[in-house]
Amino acid sequence: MTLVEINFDGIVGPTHNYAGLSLGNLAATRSAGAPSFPRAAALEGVAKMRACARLGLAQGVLLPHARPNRRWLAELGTDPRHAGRLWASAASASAMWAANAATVSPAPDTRDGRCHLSVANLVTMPHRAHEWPETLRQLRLAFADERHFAVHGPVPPPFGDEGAANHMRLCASHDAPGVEVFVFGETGELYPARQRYEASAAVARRHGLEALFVRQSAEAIAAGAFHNDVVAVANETVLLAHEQAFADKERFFGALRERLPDVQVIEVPPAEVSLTDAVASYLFNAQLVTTPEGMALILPLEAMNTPSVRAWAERQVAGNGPIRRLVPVDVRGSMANGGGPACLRLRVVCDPATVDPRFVVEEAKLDRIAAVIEAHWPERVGAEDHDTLRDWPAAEAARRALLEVLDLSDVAD
Ligand code: SUG
Repeated sequence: MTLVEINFDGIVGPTHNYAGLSLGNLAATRSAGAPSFPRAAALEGVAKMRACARLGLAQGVLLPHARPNRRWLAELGTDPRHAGRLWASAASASAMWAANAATVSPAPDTRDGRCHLSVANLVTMPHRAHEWPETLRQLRLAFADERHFAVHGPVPPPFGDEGAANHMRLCASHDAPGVEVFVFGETGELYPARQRYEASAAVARRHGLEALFVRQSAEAIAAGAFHNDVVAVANETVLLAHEQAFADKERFFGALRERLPDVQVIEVPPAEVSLTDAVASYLFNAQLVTTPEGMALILPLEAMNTPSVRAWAERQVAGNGPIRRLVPVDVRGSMANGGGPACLRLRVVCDPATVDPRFVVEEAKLDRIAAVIEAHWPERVGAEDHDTLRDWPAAEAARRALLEVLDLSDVAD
């Protein structure tokens, strides 16, 4: 049994657009009403997966959901033609941000020795609150092997749970028992906190964990860190975080060192990278990954184009710290909605042989996915098109073409 980390990326759906639906997500608010380029955005996502595969990392996918979500609109007593302002929420391609799909606790950490996944309820934002039924269906297919996986339904509302974006795991190596850290928020004056302590505690209990809990700092939320993964990222023994990410960080770091004496905390001080630059550049929304040549930081182009961030990152690589390589990726279509490289993926540490192979990809399968996107994803969607799209049959046809190519038509209900 070899446990490795697989990154499951959400494929950017054909309805990708900028509707300004996420208060507190500054990039999404700034992009509201701008035209979107679903085909280009989806191909950027495929190129990122290819870059990861070429680093020798195991890669998987999660599929776009049926949008506009007719079933959700029907529960609200309407349909795509009459949905008014609800239409944008029903049509959002937000399921692409797989870091919000679920919280994952690998087998070495859990009481029953299985890998536990809890689908996130995402109840804070209406456009995301209707994702979980389809996400759950996909997770139950991908991780159907009950000897190795336990897939849980959502934590009940009103306790907001946004999944792995507010969860970190530190360990000597992926296959060793780890310390799982849940980061929660408290709603401040400006923006909602999307991860509630009650939800994190429920997930930890259900997964059978001895977890640590730490509160996000109010400054971080106010600066636009609507998820912890906008100001911190962890991999194996390394925790990379902005100095202003956590409230009561000394207590947190102390507890972490007690549980994992080899932990290396790399804090980025505001004098080197301000919270504003951290949030605008998405430095911390990088994927920190283990490669045979040491750790690599897969970071958005926007980080390399922000002088303070670039200087910090280049100093890290020049020094003898754990980050040995920077891998910039262009995911600008997703970034404009506040989703960086790390938002697009869900990490699952498991034995790849126990996963439904239809969800696992390598280069040849990525070629087939790219061909479907080229053929079926719209090139451009402007705000002025929304009125005529409404039922958007072409989006459903595009999704079905993808499911067919991946032999995953059973994902559609
Ligand atoms: O939930 N944006 C997403 C971005 C999620 C990023 N995920 C992580 N940080 N892990 C969100 O705010 C914008 C949709 C719109 O406005 O059209 C949006 O949902």
